[in-house]
Amino acid sequence: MKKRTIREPQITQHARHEHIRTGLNHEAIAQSFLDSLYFIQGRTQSLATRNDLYMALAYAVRDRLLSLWLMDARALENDIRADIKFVSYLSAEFLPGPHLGNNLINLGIYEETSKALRGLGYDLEELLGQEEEPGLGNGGLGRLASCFMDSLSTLHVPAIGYGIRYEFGIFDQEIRDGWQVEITDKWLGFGNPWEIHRPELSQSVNLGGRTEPYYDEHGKYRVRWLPAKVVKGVPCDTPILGYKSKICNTLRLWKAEAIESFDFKDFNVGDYYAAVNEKVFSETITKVLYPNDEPEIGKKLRLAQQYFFVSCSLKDMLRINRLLGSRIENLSRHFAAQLNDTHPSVAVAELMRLLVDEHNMEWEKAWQITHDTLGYTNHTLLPEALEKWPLNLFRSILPRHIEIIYEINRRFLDEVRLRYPANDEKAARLSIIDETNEKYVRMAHLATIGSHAVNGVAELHSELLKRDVLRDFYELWPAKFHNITNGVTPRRWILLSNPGLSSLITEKIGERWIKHLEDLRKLELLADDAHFGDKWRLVKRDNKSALATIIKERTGTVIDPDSMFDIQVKRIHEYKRQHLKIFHIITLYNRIKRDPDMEIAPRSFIFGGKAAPGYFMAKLIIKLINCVGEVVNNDPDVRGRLKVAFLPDFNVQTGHLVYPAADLSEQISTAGKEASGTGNMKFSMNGALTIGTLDGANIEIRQEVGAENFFLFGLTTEEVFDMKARGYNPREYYESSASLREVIDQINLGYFSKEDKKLFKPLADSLLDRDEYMLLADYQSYIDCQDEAGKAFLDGKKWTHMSILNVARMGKFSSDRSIREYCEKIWDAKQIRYDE
Ligand code: NBG
Repeated sequence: MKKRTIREPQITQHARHEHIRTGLNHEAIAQSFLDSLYFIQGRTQSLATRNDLYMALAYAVRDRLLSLWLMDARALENDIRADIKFVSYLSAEFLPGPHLGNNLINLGIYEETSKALRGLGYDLEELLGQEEEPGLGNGGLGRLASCFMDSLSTLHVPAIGYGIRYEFGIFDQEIRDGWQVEITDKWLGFGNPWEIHRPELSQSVNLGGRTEPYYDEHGKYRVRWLPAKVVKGVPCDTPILGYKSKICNTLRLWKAEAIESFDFKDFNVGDYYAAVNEKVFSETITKVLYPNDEPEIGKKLRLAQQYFFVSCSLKDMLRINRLLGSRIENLSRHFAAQLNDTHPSVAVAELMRLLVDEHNMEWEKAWQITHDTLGYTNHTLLPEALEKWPLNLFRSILPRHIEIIYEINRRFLDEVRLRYPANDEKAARLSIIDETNEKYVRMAHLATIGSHAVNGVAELHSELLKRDVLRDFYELWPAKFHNITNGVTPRRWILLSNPGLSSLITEKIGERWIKHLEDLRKLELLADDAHFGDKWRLVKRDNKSALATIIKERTGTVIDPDSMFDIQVKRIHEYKRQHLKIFHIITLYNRIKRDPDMEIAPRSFIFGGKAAPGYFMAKLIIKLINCVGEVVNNDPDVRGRLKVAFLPDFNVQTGHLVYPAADLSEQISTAGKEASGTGNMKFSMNGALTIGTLDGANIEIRQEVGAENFFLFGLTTEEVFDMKARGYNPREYYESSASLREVIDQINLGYFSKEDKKLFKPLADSLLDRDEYMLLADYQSYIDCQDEAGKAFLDGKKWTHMSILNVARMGKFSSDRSIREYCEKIWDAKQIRYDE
């Protein structure tokens, strides 16, 4: 990067200074960048590292956000105070992705900033690459929370995203010798210019200890909690701007620290090291993000994390409610709190505790408030992912909450028995406490009982919730259940990550689509326009080249941008069936080996995704992908036709490159297992065609884009249920299909692992013995469907036509639509109107 001579920032007069910190033209931005470099980073240009430059730019951009943030706070202080309602989105995970580029887009200053930097001899793209993204989530659930925050701000709905400021987010993934290696995430290593700590708004949180009944001065029976530990939660705030919007919401993440006075107590009795240990313990609470797909029973710290952030957040809501001049009885008029999965569901008990124990409210009234304030979104049907905590563990951390939960449960079961007299089985099924064997607290039950609304995240998923997982609750309270299909933000997932496509679209239909995604429909008229089609293909070709370059850099594998990019990126999990994709690759490989001259659309198979560190089978699948890649990529017989690449460390940032480059999007989970999926939406919005099962949101995507523009295969949910009920035998499929047998035998007998022939035996055995996710049953249908997709790709014009129609019909999947539905059906929240 070219360095210019030292240019000290000019100290400007006050009036100009205002302009420099908030102005949106390139001159103001340039000056403010130099100011930040000098006054905040303490660097001159000649000594500045790339990180200094990134930080300086981030601060300059943050200034511009802050002016909106503060304006917002002022608005809240004044006119609309009386009837303002905040959405409080409680989520243990947020995956915002890099902030800088997104903020530039949302402020509408991307070009001006690029120009400002160019004028100083710097390259914006290079500085964008310097940002370490906050990986404070595992996958779709956390990313959804961030898409929702973007939409809330864009739609002018006042909102606070409440979560945890993990010091170590999701690990960085490296691939060594084909295996996943986890490296600690260092997102805070070089400082985080986006957040502002607000120690004066800290909250204290109790943990452990015991409870004690007493009579208060009015002779009323009360209970107090005598905790073993108290920790402090410090809010770290990040402004979340919407797209060219006038409101800037807050992502408030809690960081655990030691309570000072607590240190002093030990210190005074001379136990200095005990005091230091206390501090160490306190800080552990927000140290690390846990994986969401590992058996987690017994993870005490995780429950402490959940309680910690929920308690801080609820107390913060009560504080704001007071600030608004509202009485505690009116909490639900000013707050709609959404539980993003069961992770924050202890909120039900905590809000009751705050109201009853600390605010001395009657139980019935407190219950009404709790119920009216909370809503619960379920994100999974997998039984092993439904959170439950061993009762004793729960009690050891939250002794008061377990009492409250028992009381909630007692009252609830009274209601159940009235409705279903003498039906103990039903009561046992509905109870918050699972007493089948060891006792557990079922968090989904607590959340369902304590919320006024429960929703699933795609139509099928919501139906299955009603039919299966929460069936008894649905019978009790049918009106409580809703569906709100997920969506993703087109700002990050098209505008920011696919500038080529964005300009092409805007050129044709104007830029209204960015906030009104249904406008994309207008592209339908262009689906057969040859000239437009050529441009469309060119954009895709460029995006593919860019991805190919990254893949080459990070893996050494060379892939041809003219081949079909067949991509599966998502967490590695057996139900998502990355190994089914591998079966397909091996099948094609075997075919070519047998008939080297066969005609086949050249394909590059690209995988990305992390496996939970303790999930053996998922890690073995990564190794298998790499081993198969090793054989296929180095076999001269298939050269030019098949390539396999595993792109390491898939995250939001790499997502920006991956979705726009795909021709074919793999959404191949076993029907009934993927609650929604959101990657499926990102791909299709960027012009990929989907090959998928009738699962999650695939079904609705197919409805929207049209069956003829979607490659459908596989068993339906009903068929999966039926087949399992009848006794599914995977071996029958193995016996009756020669090509399937060949694939499994090769995996099983070491064809792809010559140095350790038994390496993949556990995988093959689990498929032959049980095949929980029915790969064998879906194999033939998948292969046939892939053949069809391969053929279709050979007809470039036809493919482009389908690709355009996919994009044109994705309007429904904007997170703006999801948020509008939440506002209407669940939150009763309104968009603030500003006079333009
Ligand atoms: C995930 C589902 C996805 C869904 C996202 C967002 C969890 C527990 N669930 O299918 O597996 O798209 O949530 O709703 O992470």
